[in-house]
Amino acid sequence: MVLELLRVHRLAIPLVRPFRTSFGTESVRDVIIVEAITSDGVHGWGECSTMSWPGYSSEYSESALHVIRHHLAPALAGVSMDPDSAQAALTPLRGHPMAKSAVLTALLDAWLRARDQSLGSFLGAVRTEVDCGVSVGIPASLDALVEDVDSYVAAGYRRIKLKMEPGWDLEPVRAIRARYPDIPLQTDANQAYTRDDIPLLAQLDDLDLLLIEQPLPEEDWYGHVLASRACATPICMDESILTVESADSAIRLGASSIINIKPGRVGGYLQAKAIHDHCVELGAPVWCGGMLETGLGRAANVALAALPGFTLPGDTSASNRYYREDITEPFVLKDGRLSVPTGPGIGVDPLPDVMSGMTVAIDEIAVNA
Ligand code: NPG
Repeated sequence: MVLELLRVHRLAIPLVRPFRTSFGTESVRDVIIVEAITSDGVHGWGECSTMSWPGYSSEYSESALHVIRHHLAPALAGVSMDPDSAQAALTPLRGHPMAKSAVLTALLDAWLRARDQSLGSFLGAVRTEVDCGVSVGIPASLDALVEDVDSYVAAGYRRIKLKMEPGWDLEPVRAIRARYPDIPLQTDANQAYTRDDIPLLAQLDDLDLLLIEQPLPEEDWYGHVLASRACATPICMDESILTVESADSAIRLGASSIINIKPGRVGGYLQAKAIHDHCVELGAPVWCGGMLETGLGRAANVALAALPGFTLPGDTSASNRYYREDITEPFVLKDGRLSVPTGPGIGVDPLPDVMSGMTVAIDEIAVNA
């Protein structure tokens, strides 16, 4: 079995409501889905978590399309489809983890489907369902935040994450903690603060948060060490963690005591598992981040979140958190949890009519034709 073709779908999917973070606002998800087609006619799927602009990291959708066509696909010519060989073929190309993750996941999905093995069993999942948290964007007002959080609590989410930025921090977090004294609560700044703000971050210590996510710029390792020393609340890096080595450094330096693992950010599920395994060895808890995935990306993330070291609820929310209509059968929250798919590969398929209705462009790249 060889990889014959990469079909790259670009979709535009309206969000149920705009999602605002400290780096920008998303109203329509500009998402790239990679379909890997093998010589045996097996189709595998991988989602690219780039946004349309380089706000979260330096990658964005146009850069991903370019690098997939001009660099990743050519590097796979003549390469075996087994997951380690495919990953090794892309390793000499620097950066672009989200584009690599999309391509490698599509290949991995096809490879697993051909072997009739689920992604969860391949990765070493130990749970059949995972606890789900929800990420709450920055709304127009405190009243709107309360309304949003009330709706997610009513839906059964097991943990609330509040996005924050300078000017939107102590007051909203205090308000939600006062309203929900016992709910697991955490915040995410997406790099919006500086070392000067560390005393302000330490004021969150009274609010019994699970963690403060990526308060400082991704390159500011020493700043995160200072924040960790100043705050009783655990600091958790997200954007800074790209490899096993960066996770190792974060933990050993005392910059981050908990690690957010996002397969897109780290270049795929093999890398995500390697980071998980290393964090387990070091005794550091991990949780699965999210990037507004469709059902395709969500299925794979839920399988990852079923590994033993994922001891905190992830940003693995249900389809209806973001989409009125998902491109797969929807993921539905049951008692605050999602079920881990058990079918071959990622265990879900796109709904062809729904997907084609949302498609804005398709690029076909012959690999070993
Ligand atoms: O539930 O899928 C989700 C999104 C969770 O807040 C979330 N993601 O910084 O972690 C983040 C943020 C994000 C969104 C990152 C979009 C990148 C793109």
